[in-house]
Amino acid sequence: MSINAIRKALAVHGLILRGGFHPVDEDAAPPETGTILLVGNAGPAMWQSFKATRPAGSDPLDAWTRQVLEPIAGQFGARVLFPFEGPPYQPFQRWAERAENIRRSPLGMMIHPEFGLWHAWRGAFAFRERLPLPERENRKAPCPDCAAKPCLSACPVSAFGDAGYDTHACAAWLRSPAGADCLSGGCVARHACPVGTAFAYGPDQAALHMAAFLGGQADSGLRLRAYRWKDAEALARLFHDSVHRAAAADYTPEQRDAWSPRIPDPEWIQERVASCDTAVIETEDAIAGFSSLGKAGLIDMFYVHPGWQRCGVGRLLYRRIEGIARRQGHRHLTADVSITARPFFESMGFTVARQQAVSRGGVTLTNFAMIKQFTR
Ligand code: B12
Ligand SMILES: CC(C)(COP(=O)(O)OP(=O)(O)OC[C@H]1O[C@@H](n2cnc3c(N)ncnc32)[C@H](O)[C@@H]1OP(=O)(O)O)[C@@H](O)C(=O)NCCC(=O)NCCS
Ligand code: SF4
Ligand code: SF4
Repeated sequence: MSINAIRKALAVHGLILRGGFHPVDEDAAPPETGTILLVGNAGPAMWQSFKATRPAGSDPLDAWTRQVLEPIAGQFGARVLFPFEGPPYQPFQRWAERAENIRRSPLGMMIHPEFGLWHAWRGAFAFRERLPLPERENRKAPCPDCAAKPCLSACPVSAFGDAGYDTHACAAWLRSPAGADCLSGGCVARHACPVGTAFAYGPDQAALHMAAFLGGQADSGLRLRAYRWKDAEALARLFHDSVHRAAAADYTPEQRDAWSPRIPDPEWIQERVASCDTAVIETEDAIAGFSSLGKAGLIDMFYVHPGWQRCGVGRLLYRRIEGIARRQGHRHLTADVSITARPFFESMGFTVARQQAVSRGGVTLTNFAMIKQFTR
């Protein structure tokens, strides 16, 4: 078995050898594996080869990968493992760190010093024997020296948060009309990274991956879009209902009347939200929630319909706000938050700066000045 012979067999299909390692117990390799060699793609070669021999069916890239790698593995006496086979999945990202000088980016994807975020693994050859390993390149990881980290502020719904990758927010955005750029051109956060831009997937390759991702995600039915004047009447009703029904456990009827005495005029809503960045969440037949972000990173209005509480509407509105704030260069977000909304904002990473007593028409209501500092 020669490493060069394997490289040549892969190159016929536009694939490249992505290093190798001798597994230890923590690598969770199949029993009796002495050597793992990883196979992947970077640059246009694999895509061209795939297009020329594309199989029919629902997962054409996975089917093509099997079709190509199984005979090569057989030829060299290896067993082939695939990243898409599971669950449970083989820990390809861990194996990648063992095989090459490659590190996890703040997005969770592995970043390569030359290919940036534009590469992936197609398979792993598992050999019984302990074979000599391909030479390791020793190049510096790019992320520690990247002060601006544009990848973190580029996502329109700030899907790469402290708690990991919010696939629900990403999928809801991709299904919204405004998400067309990501859906057809590929993840804009990935595109924002300055490393390896020459290796970025073309639109047809990006679209295939995005469609495959979306196909695997449940549809919440929620769609995000910008506010328009004709929404004002529906928002006025939603605001009033939310105060009187969703906040009923935390405020007395008198306090709620002081907060919203009657359904406000649409003009009042328009005046309050028009100068802000205001988003609405639509369902098939109604508006489920809305939010408005003022100029200095202050969240002004944030209301979810009583019939849509705890369905992820607030989370999606908030992700959009954080995405905008990060792109505008804010280092924090603030909000004056009701007792009802406090646990929600806490779960989004806010902390209470102080408790406040607000007077409305002679009635006192408690709320909290809350803040979220961006630490990444
Ligand atoms: C399940 C899975 C997913 C799931 C779950 C992700 C999550 N929970 O956060 C979903 C379907 C959402 C997903 C999405 C994507 N994935 Co994915 N995914 C996998 C898969 C098959 C298994 C991961 C796993 O469970 N490993 C086993 C555990 C033990 O190892 P682990 O290191 O702890 O795994 C964690 C991470 O891998 C993480 N993860 C998986 N995918 C992604 C993607 C992103 C952006 C982030 C932040 C994290 C993440 O989730 C795992 C569980 O917590 C791996 C392949 C593999 N076998 O590893 C590909 C893999 C990690 N995915 C990959 C990619 C590229 C994506 C996409 C960017 C695809 C695309 N569209 O181009 C998308 C992201 C969508 C987008 N908006 O662009 C690549 C990453 C390449 C790289 N450079 O690092 C891999 C290695 C596949 C490959 N063939 O190379 N993925
Ligand atoms: C606050 C409000 C906007 C939250 O919206 P929502 O769509 O219900 O929130 P989400 O479903 O997105 O919740 C996201 C996470 O926040 C947390 N959360 C939300 N409401 C919570 C509650 N009442 N108690 C504890 N945690 C809560 C949870 O962690 C939740 O995730 P999970 O459901 O997976 O556990 C909504 O309750 C509301 O409209 N309240 C009345 C009006 C109001 O007070 N507006 C704010 C004015 S300042
Ligand atoms: S933008 Fe910077 S921090 Fe983000 S992945 Fe690229 S190099 Fe790393
Ligand atoms: S595809 Fe778009 S919405 Fe999804 S994570 Fe990437 S930038 Fe965010």
